This record gives sequence, structure tokens and C-alpha cells, in this order.
Amino acid sequence: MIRHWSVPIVGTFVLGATLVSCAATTPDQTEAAPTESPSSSVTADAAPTAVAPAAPASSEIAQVTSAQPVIVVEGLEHPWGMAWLPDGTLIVTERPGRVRLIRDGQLDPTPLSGVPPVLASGQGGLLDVSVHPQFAENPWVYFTYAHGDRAMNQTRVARARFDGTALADWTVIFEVNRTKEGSQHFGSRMTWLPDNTLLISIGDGGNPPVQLEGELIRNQAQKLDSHLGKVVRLNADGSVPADNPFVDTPDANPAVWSYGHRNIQGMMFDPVTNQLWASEHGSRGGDELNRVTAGENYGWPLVTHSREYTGGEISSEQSRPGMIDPLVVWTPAIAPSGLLVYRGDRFPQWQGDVFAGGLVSGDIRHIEVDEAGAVINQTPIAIGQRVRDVRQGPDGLIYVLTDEPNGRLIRLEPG
Ligand SMILES: [Ca+2]
Repeated sequence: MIRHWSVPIVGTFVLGATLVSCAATTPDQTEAAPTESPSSSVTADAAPTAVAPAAPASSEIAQVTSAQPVIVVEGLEHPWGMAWLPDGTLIVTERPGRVRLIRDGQLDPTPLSGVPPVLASGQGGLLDVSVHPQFAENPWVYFTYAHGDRAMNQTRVARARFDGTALADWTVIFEVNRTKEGSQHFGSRMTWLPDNTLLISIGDGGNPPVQLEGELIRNQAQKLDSHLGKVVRLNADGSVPADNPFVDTPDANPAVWSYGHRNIQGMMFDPVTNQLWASEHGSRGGDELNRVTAGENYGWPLVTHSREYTGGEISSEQSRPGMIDPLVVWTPAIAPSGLLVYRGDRFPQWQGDVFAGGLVSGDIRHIEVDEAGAVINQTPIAIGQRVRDVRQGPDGLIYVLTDEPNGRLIRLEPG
């Protein structure tokens, strides 16, 4: 069953901001053209709004909990992704192309050296970061980024060795096998599977009128020989695992793991349930939360709840046999980015719940999931700025990056 939330259940303050944002939505605004986005309702100097104590949307859950947002660090320029090293150091990417370190709550003023130039334009730039699961033996840090220029570009994955001081041996291990124009829909999140293979989300290449091979580039999401609009799976060195779902399919690219995605910017594998969760931007409305399985088709652009930014229909169909329906549809769009399945001990009542950040909504959607994996409720946690990433820290607290010129690292603590 698909859960629809047509109106965010949230304090009037943030609700107002959401509605204004959606009314002003244009393609780049929903996702990642922060300088053009509606300004946040909270000034840079103000503390984040307190999290609304649980006011469940339905009576199905009697949740008694709250969380208090605390600003850890300010002064990050459009931070995009974050990952912790085993020693507790937090690595943060900034979209213009910098890698920053935060130790003991202090931002190192000097960005790391060893990062090549990236295409920092529109939604492009230095994007996600991830640390090898066995970092002590494999001291690699992984990055996704936009490479090229505005006329011809693609998403890349690189890894670099990190010795605690500098990045070295920056090595491109994957490059999308289509080039595109413009600065939309690069994806890209990374998450590891228990076998130490790496999943990466790749966007569909862009909105109309962007074309490729004589048709809208978004159609690439249904083409198994193209990396656009896919989740791909790689070994840690960038080679293709022999057990990927399409390795024996004629004309399919063997890296493809799932397809029919528009632009996934939130993705996490939950090792407790062995399920992959992903949040995906729709066009106008129709953002999705999916549980993604190897080899499956998630429909874009053949089936969708979203419409063109211009208001026209993308598809008359919202579901089709053989394609997987989303578990949650967000209309109007929240512009989802950053996703966490909570497995810490500081919010015991939130075990296994999903937390999806929203750029346009300026909040985190706390999605309650029952033991069978069904979505049963959704409540917002107001942040008051564009939420780019949501992760669990090694201390069991929830960490948030905000996509602002003076972006923040925020920590949610039990309130
Ligand atoms: Ca879909």
C-alpha cells in the first residue's frame, strides 16, 4: 500500500514555508540550486526550531518522544555528504569541491588537499562520501561527484587513501557511461552491502528539454545498457561483481542493480533487515520512498505520481505490473535528500524507523516502520533549513547537514 501525505503534518511555521516553496518551484529549485531556492524561514543566526513533540498523524502509534536539535558546526558551504572514520573524525563534503574534517565538534579550517576540480554547477559538484567498511585494513574514502563541463558531464565515483592528514592516490573507479548536458540529476548516494560491495545511485540525466540519443534523456532510466537512472553495484575496487542481476542479460550493463529511478539522493542499506531504502525526487510532486531490490524496475518515467514542472502529464499511469510501487509518495514535493534507518540506542523507540531529509520541506520526515517493514506513520522534525543529509553518528545520535551557503551540522539529541 502506498502512503500519501498530501499535506505535511507540521507546525504552521514550517508548513507555510513549504507551501510557499512549492508554489515557486522550478526544476532546479526543488532539488539543488540553493542560491535560487526560497530562503529559509530561519535566519542564519537563529537556533533551529525545536522539534515538535510527537503529534502522530493517526492514532495508530502512541509515540512519546522528542528530540532537540543542537548546532554542532556552522560555516560549511553547501555541505552534501558525511561519513565517520573509526576514530570518530567526521568527513564532510562541500558541493563546491572541498573535503572538510570535524573532530571533537571542531571544524578544521583547512580543507583536505588531494581533491581534483569538480563540476560545481547547479546540482553538480562534490557529492557523497563514504568510508570503506574495513577502513583499518583498507584506508579508502569514496566520493561521488560531477565531472566535466556544462556541455558534457557525468557522475563519477573515486576513492582516495586517507592517512589522517591528506588524501592521496585519488582514483576514478566508476564513470557513468553516458555523457549529458546541463547540471541536473547526478544522484548520488553510496551505501555498502554486507559483502563489501558498494551501491551508488545515479540520476536520470535531467529534465526536458534535455535529450540524448534523439529522445528525452529521462528515458535512459528504462534502458539497461545505460547507467543513467539506476542504482549500480560495484566491488570496492570498482570492478563489477559477478553476481549482479543483469550480468547474463544481453545488452545490459553488468553494473546495473536496479532501474527506473529519477534521482535518488537518499539511500541506506539496513543490515538488520537486509533492506535497501531510497528516497527519490519526483518532478512536480510525486517524490518517492522506495524499498529497492536487485533487478527490479521502479517505473520512472513510465509510471509516476509526479507531473512536469510546467504542469503537464508525464504519464497517465501511476502503477504497472512488473514495476515496484513506492511505499510513500510526497505531493507536494519535499525534495528528499539524505536518508537514515535508525539503529542506535539513544532513541530506543525509533529502532528501525526511517528518517528522510527534505530540501524544500526544510525538515526530516520520521517514517515509522513496523516489524514487517510496512510504513505506518509519518511525522516531521522541523529543521528550518534545506536538509541535505541525515546520518547516525557513532554516538547513536542523529546528524543533519543543511544545504545553505552557511550550512550547518546539526545533532538531534533526546529532548
Ligand atoms: Ca517510482
